[in-house]
Amino acid sequence: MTQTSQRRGTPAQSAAPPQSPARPAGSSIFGPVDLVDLDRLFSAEEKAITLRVRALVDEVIRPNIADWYERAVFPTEIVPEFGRLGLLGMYLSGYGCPGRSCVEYGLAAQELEAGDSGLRTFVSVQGSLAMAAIYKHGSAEQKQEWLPRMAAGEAVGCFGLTEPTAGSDPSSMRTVATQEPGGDWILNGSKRWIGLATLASVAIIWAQTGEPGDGRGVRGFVVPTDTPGFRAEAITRKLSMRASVQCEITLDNVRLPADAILPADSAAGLKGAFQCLNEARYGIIWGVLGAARDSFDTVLDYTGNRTQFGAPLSSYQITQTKLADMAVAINRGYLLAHQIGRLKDADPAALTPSMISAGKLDNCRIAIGIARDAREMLGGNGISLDHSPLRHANNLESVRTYEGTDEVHQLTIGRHLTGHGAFGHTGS
Ligand code: TGC
Repeated sequence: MTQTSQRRGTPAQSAAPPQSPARPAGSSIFGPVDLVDLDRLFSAEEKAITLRVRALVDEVIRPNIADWYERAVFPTEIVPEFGRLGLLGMYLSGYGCPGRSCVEYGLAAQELEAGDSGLRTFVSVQGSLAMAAIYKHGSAEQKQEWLPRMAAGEAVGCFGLTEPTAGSDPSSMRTVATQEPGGDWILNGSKRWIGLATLASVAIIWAQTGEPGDGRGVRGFVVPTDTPGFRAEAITRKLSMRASVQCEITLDNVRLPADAILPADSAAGLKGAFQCLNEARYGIIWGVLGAARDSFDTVLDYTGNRTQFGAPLSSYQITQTKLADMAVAINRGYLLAHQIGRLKDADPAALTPSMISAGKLDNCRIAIGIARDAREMLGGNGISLDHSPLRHANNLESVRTYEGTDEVHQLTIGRHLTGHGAFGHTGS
């Protein structure tokens, strides 16, 4: 995080207003944006983990991110570092996983995303999607084979659900798994927007095993990416998530042994995939607040230092009303994330999809709004990679879209409130 001191220059107005007592610098782990003593909500151990992740971000990500983003490079050398810090499968236990709490993971996610959404996305895809799928639905052998290496960052995983013609509606997927009389599975189809696929040693591929369209026959498969017929290709020309890897996957008669299927009953049907999406959506609820906070810190610092019309920009009412709205929104976002995180730690079964949707929907909206406003407040300088807000705003276009668009989450909440599913053309 960019630690900013509250700079107060000559007020633009004639008389200096009485000032509230300044918070001692560094008194909140969240810095100057903390209006309601959020800091108090977290234990010493939770704050220590936060600071360890922040140190990695400050030392490795911040000095390089503009360059990686400009050149569209994901720094693979950082993956073992993520493993050493215990960020991969962070709140899974056993099989070499770190066994931390969901709140600790959330705090780590927002620190990473203060660096860049693409780096947080790596941890999300690896831990919340690929590892979570094996952890929740895999056999003991599948867990033993993959989870220890994935937790250490020695093997990368990806999660293939979305297809070129099946985004918000994964039940319409066309990828098919057919079982031969001898037991082998043959996979055919394609996937799109799959994070990390070109880096991955293993892909969790979701495919129809029954009638297309109802989602009930969908199953997950553990696919080593060196299996003949599996091909991944990075998607280029992205205007978002440039320090990250999203791919097309083609499956051309990919032959797998009978035991490649995720065997647990919990994996039968699309709900097996949705349970993993819940985990990724949970991380996003926290992660995006890091991008929002970094945008806020950047613009607080900038407006304190930039003088126009004879006074620092931060002394003008128009700047202060914007800063105040940003700070209030970020505090609201942390309170929501904290409530959802504590619930998840206390009783994961009590955390419903509509709660997760509420957090993902609102915190993504907060974050992208703040990043855009911050870009505007930087004036012309805001369009350069020398400042983070436009990079964050561009990344957040993806974060707001993946793991369920705003509309998917609004309709999930709508169904919870009314009892009517309104996803399809006719409603259901
Ligand atoms: P429906 O067919 O009725 O539900 C199927 C079954 O799933 C259950 N279910 C859930 N279970 C757990 N958590 C959730 N959030 C769940 N949502 C639904 C449901 O109870 C049912 O169970 P059962 O036992 O009755 O069969 O589907 P629906 O009408 O409930 O859902 C519709 C909708 C729109 C909510 C759902 O299709 C949806 O969430 N769509 C958005 C999909 C999405 O987020 N896609 C983006 C994935 S990102 C990606 O693929 C790339 S990976 C990221 C990367 O690599 O970077």
